[in-house]
Amino acid sequence: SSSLDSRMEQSFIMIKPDGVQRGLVGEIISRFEKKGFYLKGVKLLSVERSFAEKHYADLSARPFFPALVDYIISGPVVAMVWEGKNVVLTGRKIIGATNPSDSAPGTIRGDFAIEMGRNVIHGSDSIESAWKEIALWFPEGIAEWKSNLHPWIYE
Ligand code: 3AN
Repeated sequence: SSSLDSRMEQSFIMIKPDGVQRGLVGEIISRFEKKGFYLKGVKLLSVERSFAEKHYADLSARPFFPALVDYIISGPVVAMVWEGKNVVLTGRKIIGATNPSDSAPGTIRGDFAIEMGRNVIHGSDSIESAWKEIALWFPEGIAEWKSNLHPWIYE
């Protein structure tokens, strides 16, 4: 059995512009839903360069940073908050390795991506970055649910 607290872990998941333009939104949402995670926030939006730079601030010194920012601002993205036990780590497994040539078939990147610079989706890499990213992308907050109890998902 799992404590209510652990069931309320949240991750920030973003479908990048390539995923949106290629029509993968439903497929990706479906994979997280079927796993048993709850969709707690979702919106389609385009972000400004300065916003994308904030999201990727930790990577600002990397040589690929300008191309990464160009990519993220190249079209609308789907920003989401997903909730459930171990959603950060499990979400990363569902997404697959950063470089699609290393991501296993069955993962989102393994199934739908070829290049690192077009890897379809972002997921928070720790609970701390999830908090930061959710605060950045959902400053308006997210709607409360009546209950997180679901006996067909949690013991
Ligand atoms: P992940 O998205 O798997 O957490 P990060 O956080 O290391 O990976 O990198 C963020 C994004 O930056 C990746 N999704 C990828 O698009 C891009 N990226 C990371 N490393 C490289 C690299 N060596 N060359 C080009 N792009 C990269």
